[in-house]
Amino acid sequence: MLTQGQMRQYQEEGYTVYPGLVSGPLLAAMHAEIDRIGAGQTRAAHDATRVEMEPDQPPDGTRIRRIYEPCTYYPLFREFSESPALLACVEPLIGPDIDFHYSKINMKPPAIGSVVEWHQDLMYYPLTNLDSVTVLVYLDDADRGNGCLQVIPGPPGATLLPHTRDGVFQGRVTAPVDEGKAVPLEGAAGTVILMHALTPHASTVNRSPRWRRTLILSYRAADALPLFYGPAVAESEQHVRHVRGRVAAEARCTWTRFPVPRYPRAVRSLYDLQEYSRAAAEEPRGA
Ligand SMILES: O=C(O)CCC(=O)C(=O)O
Repeated sequence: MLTQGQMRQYQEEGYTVYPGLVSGPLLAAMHAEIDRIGAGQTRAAHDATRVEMEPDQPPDGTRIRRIYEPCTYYPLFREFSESPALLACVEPLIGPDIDFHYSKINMKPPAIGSVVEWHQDLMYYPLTNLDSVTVLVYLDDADRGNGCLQVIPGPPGATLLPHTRDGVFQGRVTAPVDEGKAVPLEGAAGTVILMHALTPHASTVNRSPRWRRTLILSYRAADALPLFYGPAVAESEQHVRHVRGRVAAEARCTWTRFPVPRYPRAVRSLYDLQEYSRAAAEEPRGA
């Protein structure tokens, strides 16, 4: 359950933080499962359907950048995605009828963990309405040193920032971002951040010797359906699962206009797209 203060913060600032939502034993089990998933994967030889490797390491490097869809492929994470304690936090934010949308684990390994540039999640997968929440679970203590999440607070959905250049989706905000307004969300392992899908967010490269692993899940109102079926949306729709309340009989539409994210080419992930965008603009890595 969320407190009134947490609800108010979400409505006014587009996010709230719930320390200690995930217990020590569950965290330990998640760490063990991540180790199992990662065993034997190297940059040169890995299962590219399940993991994405950090590019900035030798061919035999074992640092994973992202584990794809843990809540689809691994029962421990799947159970967590349907746990009453978590859904009780999601329900007041998007209503009683809930679809699980997608999941990932961003590993942000020591020394080389990739940057995530400013973006708004919903720009990647526009839905018919705004009722979509991203849940981030810190699996390690996260602070500015190892690249904790940063957000630009504001009421949910108040701003649609541009993410395109020459009509092509860049996967990152293409207008100047006022970083003076950014709030770093530091938290101990087990902390959960609930963030509206249009809240701008980012994180820096992890140059520290510590991990900053984060499990990320997305939920949407059951009547929030995709507006645009590009290849990336078609892939992630395979992971959608009804988890609470009623199945929607109709879509609820609250937009009159929304930008269409036309990708420049097939991409594996946000990292891939943002790297391509930087290269096309001839910017250095990991600013
Ligand atoms: O891992 C992070 O710091 C942010 C992740 C994120 O925004 C994403 O993967 O869409």
